[in-house]
Amino acid sequence: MANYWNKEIECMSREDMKKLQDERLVAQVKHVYENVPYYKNLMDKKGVTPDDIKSTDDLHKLPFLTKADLRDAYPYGLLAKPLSDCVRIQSTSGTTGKRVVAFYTQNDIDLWEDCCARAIVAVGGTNEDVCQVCYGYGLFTGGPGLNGGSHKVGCLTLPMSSGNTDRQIQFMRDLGSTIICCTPSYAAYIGETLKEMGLTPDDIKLKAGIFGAEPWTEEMRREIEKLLGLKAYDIYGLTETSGPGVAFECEEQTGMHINEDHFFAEIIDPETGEVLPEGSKGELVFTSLTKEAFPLLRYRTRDICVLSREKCSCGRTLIKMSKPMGRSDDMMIIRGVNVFPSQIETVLIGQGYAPNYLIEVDRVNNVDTFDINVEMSEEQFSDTVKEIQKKESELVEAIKTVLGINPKVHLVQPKSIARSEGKAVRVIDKRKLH
Ligand code: DLL
Repeated sequence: MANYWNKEIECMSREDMKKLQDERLVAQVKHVYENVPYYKNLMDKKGVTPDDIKSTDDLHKLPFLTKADLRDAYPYGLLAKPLSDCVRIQSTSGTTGKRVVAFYTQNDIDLWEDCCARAIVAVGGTNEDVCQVCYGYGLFTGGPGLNGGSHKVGCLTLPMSSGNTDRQIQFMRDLGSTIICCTPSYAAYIGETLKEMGLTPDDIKLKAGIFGAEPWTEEMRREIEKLLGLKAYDIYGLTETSGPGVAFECEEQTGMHINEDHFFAEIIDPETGEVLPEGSKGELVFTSLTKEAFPLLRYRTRDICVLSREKCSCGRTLIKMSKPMGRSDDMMIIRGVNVFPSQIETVLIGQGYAPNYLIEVDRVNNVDTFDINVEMSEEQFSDTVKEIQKKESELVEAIKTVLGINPKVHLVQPKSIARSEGKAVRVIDKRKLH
């Protein structure tokens, strides 16, 4: 039996949802036009005024916003409320040098936490649960978002933050955590550590995990479910639109329901910007319908996915997005072929390897080099050199079958690839530095 945090919204008829979205969009465009000179300028340039936007059917008339706009307008240029109304910022790690700072009014925080509460209830969370939040706290949205949602649901909340894995496992055992929230790569690491400590899933009480913030495959889902003895659910979000909880998975585990009363989703062709029909694969674009302080209209996420309105057995009518299949800016083009790290991960797990790998791409004498370091388990490591070489050749073949190009595969020692407590680094593309 499915549980809902807000049944009226989550199971609303399509007709009523469209009406709500239309009303909210009209008000939001007016709010942005009047309060954000940066976006007004973009609208003026495109010759569109708030009067042209009468419903979500008119959304395509509005200009896109991109990460470059966020950089141009940094730090306050997209703020739509006076500072006196803002109570918090959150920010991305800025590892690519493109730090995003998002602003929140108290109402924005309430709505965000509400979205996270929907995600927790969808995995079976109630006030009987002990919810261990091991996403990073601080500027990253993962910790604060799920923490807020967990409070709303009334779970006993463990604000662990990431890292200190032994302590995570100790709290998990001592307090009987039933729900865990962290990145999938950290979940796998916790599972590995548990095994090393000589413990099994029977020694812990976890029943559900809410994992997101980075791409992960169905194979990795099954791996984590086995390691931790739980059901693993996906959660999606980005700092620009609030954080985790933009979309969340239900018991069906076949994609994430978008909280479309707050976030209107479109799929566009990343090359032309043209809006694509439902069911097409393309770049996800979000319009915040309710955000007050930092309301982005038609924000290009760069995430590639598919939207679907197929009926879901959980009873929710919220539109569903597939797992992001990569990012239009993360896709590597190696020797002319499009390569997503997730394709490689699927092969590795399929061949019995843990998802601990690092892809290295470089360009030598105008030719792309393509190396994949894959970690062996202790058992695999005890094989003879000949056996290990045979396994490397098998992996090369399997990857070539999927991608059409030959990588160099290096099977490396157990524990030699750095573990991540937050988002995992899977690719080093040295070509970008040239
Ligand atoms: O990662 C927010 C978040 C925190 C989501 C905790 C889920 C759980 P950013 O750091 O701004 O925000 O990164 C956003 O991460 O555009 C995607 O490329 C990627 N991403 C987020 N969730 C998923 C997911 C947070 N479930 C960027 N699957 C997004 C694949 C994801 N990629």
